[in-house]
Amino acid sequence: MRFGAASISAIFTIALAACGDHSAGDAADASPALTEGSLPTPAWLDVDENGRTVTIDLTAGLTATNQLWNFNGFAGGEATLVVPEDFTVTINFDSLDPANSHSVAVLPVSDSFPPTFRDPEPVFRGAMSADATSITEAQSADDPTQSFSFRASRAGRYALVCLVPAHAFTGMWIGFEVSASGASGLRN
Ligand SMILES: [Cu+2]
Repeated sequence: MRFGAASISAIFTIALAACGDHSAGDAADASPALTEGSLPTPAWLDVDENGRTVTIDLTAGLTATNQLWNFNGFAGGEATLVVPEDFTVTINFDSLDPANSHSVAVLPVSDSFPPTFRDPEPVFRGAMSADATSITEAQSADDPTQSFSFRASRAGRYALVCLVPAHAFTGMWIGFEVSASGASGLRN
């Protein structure tokens, strides 16, 4: 079940009303509202407000975090990339991991991802790197950077997930939020 930003606000209001002795901060921690306002923009994220495009240079195995099974050094949902709704997003995807291939796809966010993905469908059409579930054919350190684009057509909370077996299961994912407010940046 998916909620639009308006229904999330409505649910929030009801939840706050129902838990009068909890602070708004507690409620926000349990179910953060979609981002409004500004966030830091790392060098690997470029947002063109006029062209309504976002370009993300995403590198698997950029740091040693999570035994290299990370995106730009982040794993286990510890960071969330925020892009504005209806912008066209291009991901330039590369890997520095000499041992394993990696992939990336936009999936619904989850507390836990399965060890394997069968016929995965990205949330947005085209929001998946090539041969995403293949141990041998996904992006390796020897491959040139691959690029793919999609339209972030629906606000909500999603995740950038590696679909190579066992990778997401062991933490190779970060948050991906499409903001209705036009907010962008990295929250971590
Ligand atoms: Cu991976």
